[in-house]
Amino acid sequence: MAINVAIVGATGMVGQELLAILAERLFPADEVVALASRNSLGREVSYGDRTLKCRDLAQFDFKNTAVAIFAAGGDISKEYAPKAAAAGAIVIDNSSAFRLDPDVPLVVPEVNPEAVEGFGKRRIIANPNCSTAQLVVALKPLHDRARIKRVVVSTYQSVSGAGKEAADELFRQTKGIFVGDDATPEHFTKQIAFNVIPHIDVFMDDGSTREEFKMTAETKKILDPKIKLTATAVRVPVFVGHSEAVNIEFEEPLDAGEARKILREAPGCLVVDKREDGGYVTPVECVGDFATFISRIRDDSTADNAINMWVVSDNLRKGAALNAVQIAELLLNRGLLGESVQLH
Ligand code: 2RA
Repeated sequence: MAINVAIVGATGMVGQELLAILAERLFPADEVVALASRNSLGREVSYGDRTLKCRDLAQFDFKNTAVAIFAAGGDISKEYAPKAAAAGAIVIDNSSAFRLDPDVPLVVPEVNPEAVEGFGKRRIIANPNCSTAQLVVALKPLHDRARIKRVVVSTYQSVSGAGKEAADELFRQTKGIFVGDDATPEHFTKQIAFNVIPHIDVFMDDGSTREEFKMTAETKKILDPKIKLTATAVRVPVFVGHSEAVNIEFEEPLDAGEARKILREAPGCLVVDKREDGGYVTPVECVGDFATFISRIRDDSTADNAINMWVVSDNLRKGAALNAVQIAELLLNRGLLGESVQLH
């Protein structure tokens, strides 16, 4: 079977990153199809040095598609991902629609690549939430060495995590405040320019937000259900790049020096940790990069076997598009792309 790839939501921020990354990583697609809603019909998107015209998702037949990568939100995924899967495609879904479904693997290739094999029941593989993806890449090698007991994480999440309209709002407000124009919030609940907002996604009954719940539930599913994780998710006026201040307690002894050595060797991780001015990574430096950057690794002297660190990554890449393309590469390398449809 030819390796035909469909990108659902091709005009969105993640959709465009997906096309860029497929081209950058020379993914051996025989054909790439850009799909979008009827409103975007005919709109052009870049794929390497080519231009693709968007086709109508509602009319598209996934029969000859090997892999369909969805980046169009939960409602579109719920409606079309099962249809694409039934037609024979393997779906890689960026939304939260299927992440906690026991019949859908939730995969971060550096962390649980073997889980990809479990896509058979629904032919859907879920991509984690952006703030979870970069976190588990950094936690996994440390967990393998010293078993993580508890994680306390505070996030500093960029506006692109909430989509293009949200990013436009930061731009509009920033400009508006400078020139004395209107800076009324529309997408966010409060002013985002020159401010921080401790609220991402909807509130849950226990007072946490859904973004915080996702970090706990997804880390357990990807890495280890025994890990306790508590999160505070905060939106900051940064366009691209999520940052996380992470405190980790281990079962076994592990100090900052050994953690640094382990992380230097770990897949997907890039340690930038000089204890001097500027010897750490900030979001603007990670934009367009594939790595999860780790800085400020240090012992936490208030607890046994505990460290602190700072984790930064491009949320549109490792947090979304890159992880999805890595899953497609994993399927390809394991000979799973182009398998005949056997929904069971
Ligand atoms: C956010 N994590 O940053 C979400 C998007 N996936 O809003």
